[in-house]
Amino acid sequence: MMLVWVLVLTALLASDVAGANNSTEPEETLQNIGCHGLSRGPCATHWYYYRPARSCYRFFHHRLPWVTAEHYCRRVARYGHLPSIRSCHQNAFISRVIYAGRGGKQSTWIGLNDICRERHFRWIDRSPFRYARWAHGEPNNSGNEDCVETNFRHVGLWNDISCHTRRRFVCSYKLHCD
Ligand SMILES: [Ca+2]
Ligand SMILES: [Ca+2]
Repeated sequence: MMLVWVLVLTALLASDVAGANNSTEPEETLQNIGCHGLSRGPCATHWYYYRPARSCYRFFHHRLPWVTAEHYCRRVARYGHLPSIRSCHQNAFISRVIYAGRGGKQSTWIGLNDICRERHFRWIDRSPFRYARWAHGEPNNSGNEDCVETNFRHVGLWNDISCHTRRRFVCSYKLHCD
């Protein structure tokens, strides 16, 4: 009888330890990717601040076509747009925002497109197009692809894809003094 109780207690203790491990796993994963460096700063609740662009960023889970996502960003924040990316550092920041928003490494819309003229990529917020991080073989305009996603095949790599595809997205807004 004593042996049975010892076995039961051992099983209960083991399940407690397993439960504790499960509950801490997401935090450890976030720390591994560097999400602890994200901060709200002067941004609204749930938005992350990127000081070099004086802008705020937030990941949204619902999947929308590119143009609908851009309109959503304009509604959700004053001066809101799908984000522009101007450096390797900012590209990594966007991937961290996606991960911290529980988007993992999923493909996500950014503000780049060549809707107006093929192969002339422009940011929807009108900032100059000087930095790009295309995946190998992209952009290939395969079957007429005019909108751009990040996290294609690998974190932080870009791909042109049909604007009608539904993707999750990041919105950004620039802080203004007024
Ligand atoms: Ca195109
Ligand atoms: Ca493509």
